[in-house]
Amino acid sequence: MKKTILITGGAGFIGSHVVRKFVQDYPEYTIVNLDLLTYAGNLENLQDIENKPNYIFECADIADAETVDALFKKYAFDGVIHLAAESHVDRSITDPASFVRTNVQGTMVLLHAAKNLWKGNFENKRFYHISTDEVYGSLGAEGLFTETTPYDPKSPYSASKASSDHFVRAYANTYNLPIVISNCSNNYGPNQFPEKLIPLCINNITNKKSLPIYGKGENIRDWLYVIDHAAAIDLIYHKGQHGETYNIGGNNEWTNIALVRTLCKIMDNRLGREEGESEQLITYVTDRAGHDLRYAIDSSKLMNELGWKPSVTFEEGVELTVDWYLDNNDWLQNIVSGDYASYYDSMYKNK
Ligand code: NAD
Ligand code: TDX
Repeated sequence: MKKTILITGGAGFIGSHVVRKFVQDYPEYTIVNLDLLTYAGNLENLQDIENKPNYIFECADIADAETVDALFKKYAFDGVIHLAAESHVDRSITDPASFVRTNVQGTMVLLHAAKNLWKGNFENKRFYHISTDEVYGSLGAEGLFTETTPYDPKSPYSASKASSDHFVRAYANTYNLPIVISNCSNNYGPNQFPEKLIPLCINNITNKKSLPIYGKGENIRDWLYVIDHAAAIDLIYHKGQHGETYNIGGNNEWTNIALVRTLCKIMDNRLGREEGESEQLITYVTDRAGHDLRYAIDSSKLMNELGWKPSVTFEEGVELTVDWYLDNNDWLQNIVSGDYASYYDSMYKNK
């Protein structure tokens, strides 16, 4: 069926993989990528599909209601897949206001534009909001987050995402907007901005710079390859039930220190260094304020109801990721030579 779908944040890490998948797999859809191109947005991520006839890029701010309303009128979207966000926890600690503006206000502006466009006629319409496992707070040694775990966000980032999730459910409850939400664990893979742990370490190992480990490195994250997240988003967009929430995770928990040691081993091998050489770069630094101890996701609802499962093991995914960064050093250098350099200096100077 012909459809026009808005994907927000499509120039970012996860969004670019989602845009590529939809543009390539659904030639009958027109995909409009709306992205403000903040520091995290990079059109280089989409160079291979930018000339496809079913792809359109619009540079705009999701929190700018007038512009967003005009775009909804212009394209009469059938569906929205909303990924645009401020996404880095450390930045939310130094600048919470921009997280409220984009993540909360921006989500509300999009919801309202969809409500005004669809005017109660919701046949074949869908508003899909992409969220995070961080809304559930922090786990102790035991247990997993399920779709019914109470919200308990603990950072300005997760508080803003939790708030946006509440607005999405409120629009479903109040105006019957046909929504679906997914909450995913930590993603890794090609095109991730190097402020996040894995690409930051790959870049620093390559350049023999120290590897900053917050606190004791014992915090645990559940890592999922970005391509498998994009596949889950495709499945949920097309097969998920209106009003439902789906958790997405890799069933793949790592302490930060064990993960960084694994990266060091792979990189020593790839760069022809002696085994153990890169591990010497590990440096324990001041912990992140309010650092959540452990995230782990129970994805059984998504697996049992929609038949999703990850396509690669972590061992395969992390090797693919390291190889992608080594093969795409220009992509990385374009980022680290720009504004990112001063961000890195200010973020890590006292650590
Ligand atoms: P990212 O930071 O790489 O990309 C965010 C994109 O949004 C960028 O292209 C940026 O330019 C755009 N953007 C930011 N503010 C905007 C605005 N006001 N208007 C329009 N565009 C704007 O983020 P990501 O890691 O790809 O995350 C994408 C989504 O997935 C986010 O909603 C995030 O909360 C969620 N998520 C991320 C992870 C993860 O591990 N990265 C895990 C679970 C959920
Ligand atoms: O330099 C570092 N040193 C370090 O020890 C950085 C950048 C991170 N860390 C730690 C903090 C976390 O325990 O590594 C872990 C992973 O950190 P990030 O890559 O910043 O991710 P996290 O804070 O877990 O959040 C990510 O997953 C959930 C994404 O950034 C969010 O957008 C997503 O919602």
